[in-house]
Amino acid sequence: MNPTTTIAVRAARQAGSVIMRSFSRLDTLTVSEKQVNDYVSEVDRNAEQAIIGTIHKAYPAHAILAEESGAHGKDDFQWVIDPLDGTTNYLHGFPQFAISIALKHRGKLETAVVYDPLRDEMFTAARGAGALLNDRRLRVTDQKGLKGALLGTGIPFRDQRYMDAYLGMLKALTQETAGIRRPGSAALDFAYVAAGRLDGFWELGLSEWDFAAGALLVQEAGGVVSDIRGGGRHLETGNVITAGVRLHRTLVETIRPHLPDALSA
Ligand code: 2AM
Ligand code: CA
Repeated sequence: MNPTTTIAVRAARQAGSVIMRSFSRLDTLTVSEKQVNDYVSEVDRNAEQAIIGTIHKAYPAHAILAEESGAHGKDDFQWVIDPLDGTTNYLHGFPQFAISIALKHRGKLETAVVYDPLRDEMFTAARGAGALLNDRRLRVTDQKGLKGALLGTGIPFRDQRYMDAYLGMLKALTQETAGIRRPGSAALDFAYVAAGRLDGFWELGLSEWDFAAGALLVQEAGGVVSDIRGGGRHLETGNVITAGVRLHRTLVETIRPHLPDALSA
């Protein structure tokens, strides 16, 4: 394992123990609403501090972009951190949440870790070196079309401007596929595409920290990640489609007729 992946795994495990320690006493947590429907607790903040502490001990000069504390530092290397992806699930005791840590070098994804502390599943990837779940190599599915495909998605929870457009996509894809799941942690949804548990996934309005690590996992597992129109602006726009090569093309084509002009790629 390369040195940055080793540090990311160590940081993810530390955040995992912060998160699991409080999972049995959720009623005692102080929760606040950052924006409409967007919650945060002391667990998110403590897990984030544990991650940043571990990274900075190894790489004091590296810059950080983290969900709770924002962007700090200026360097060619930047760590993109979501300390608890699926906070709403976590706060309800719904068992689907993860830690997501990615490293970018001059904007290019180099290292990715998504860790599910409940199932002790560690998804890792390094650019050019493939993706793993614990010690097992990952590969996206070879699904061709919509028939028989199991897709993940996220329902818009904050910005409702594109709800009708989204519902159009959902309707078109529900009719044609084996099923659609909305698990609630985009980081894990991407990891599941990488692992072949989902054939594909799409969502509008994600933040970079939700899926930076997931994007590298899918790419290193042989899949494709794009913006909602099939281009390369997904990390900027947060409107994403991911799947194996052939299904990805079909998803882009099926979603396209439902896209409003105003929606950025
Ligand atoms: P978060 O838990 O780190 O905020 C997918 O919809 C993404 O949106 C999740 O990965 C989740 O990341 C974020 N999100 C924030 N609030 C949400 C909500 N109320 N319902 C679903 N997802 C939410
Ligand atoms: Ca998140």
